[in-house]
Amino acid sequence: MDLIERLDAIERDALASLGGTLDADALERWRLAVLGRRGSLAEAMKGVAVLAPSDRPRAGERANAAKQSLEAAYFSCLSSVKASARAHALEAERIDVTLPARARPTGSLHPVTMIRREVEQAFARLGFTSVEGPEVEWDHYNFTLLNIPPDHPARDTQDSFYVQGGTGEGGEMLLRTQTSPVQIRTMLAHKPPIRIIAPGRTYRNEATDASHEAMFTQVEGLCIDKNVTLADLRGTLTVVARALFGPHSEIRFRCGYFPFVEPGAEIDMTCHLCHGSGCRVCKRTGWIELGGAGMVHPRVLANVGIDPDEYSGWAFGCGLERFAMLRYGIEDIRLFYENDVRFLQQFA
Ligand code: FA5
Repeated sequence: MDLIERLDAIERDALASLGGTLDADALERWRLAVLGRRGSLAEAMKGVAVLAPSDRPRAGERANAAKQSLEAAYFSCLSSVKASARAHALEAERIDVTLPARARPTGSLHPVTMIRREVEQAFARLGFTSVEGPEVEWDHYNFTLLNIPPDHPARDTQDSFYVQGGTGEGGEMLLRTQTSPVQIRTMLAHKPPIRIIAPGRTYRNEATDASHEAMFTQVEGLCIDKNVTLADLRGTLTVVARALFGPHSEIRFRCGYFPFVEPGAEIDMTCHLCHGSGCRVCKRTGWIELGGAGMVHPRVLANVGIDPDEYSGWAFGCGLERFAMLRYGIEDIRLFYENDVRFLQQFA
């Protein structure tokens, strides 16, 4: 068989074996066998060089024509293979855009944070600014400047968490047992008139039960100006109690003792469930205890450089968990900080 016939046969057989293959591996094997460096076409083309010079042009032309036609067939098949692979992938990865989106789990505000914000908003409407103080405090601010004597039981390690090795110019360092030191810090930094509330965490070394935690949240209130009276405190607390617990809420004071106020009082609010007639939540008294309050002691004003003959003022301190318990009907304070998602999700 002369070379031209051999090239004719190679082209014919290769095109026949290629067929319309859509298999990528089979196509690659075909390319190596026909168009590869050691493929049948390359082998045949070596024969051109050994022909008589007069026969070479025709044979060379035929060889090139065979190469072009086989390459064209290869590339056309390759693009079909790619198109079919893509079509398969699109089918397999088809996205149903009509399916509803999968909901992402989202967190929500803690019930104590929600009540804290409501309290802040109610006081903001009355012109009170919300301020913060450090949770790790000096006993100078937590006790001494608040007129709490050195032998007061609250200072005992059984009641307060002291920071080991934490002594300095402010005395000993401890986790604040109340938000009242923020009163002191505020009065030292600002001249009257002062109207602030100070919500934040407080810590006491005590056995926990349904209404006591070792870590809890208080909100402090402080108002210092000329001619401020207990009636202003009662009016302010009544407005806030009504904003939080409804329009029937009333406030009353009972005598109470705190070294940093004189006179001192315990604050009660009419029970928001029975409106004062007596129920299980208010232990049939019609009243619910909210916290402590009173007129800022003249000695405390003098301690922070405010003249008690010119200025007077009131202060109060309430537990925010207790507010949240009343508001959401929660019977055990310990639920707030157990991090049980089933409990917390109810407030989402
Ligand atoms: C005080 O802490 C005073 N600093 C309040 C005060 C401020 C009086 C300004 C006068 C002027 P008392 O220890 O009673 O007072 O706490 C106030 C409120 O904090 C309580 O009524 C209660 O609601 C809450 N509280 C106290 N101890 C705990 C506790 N262990 N767990 C949860 N809440 C508590």
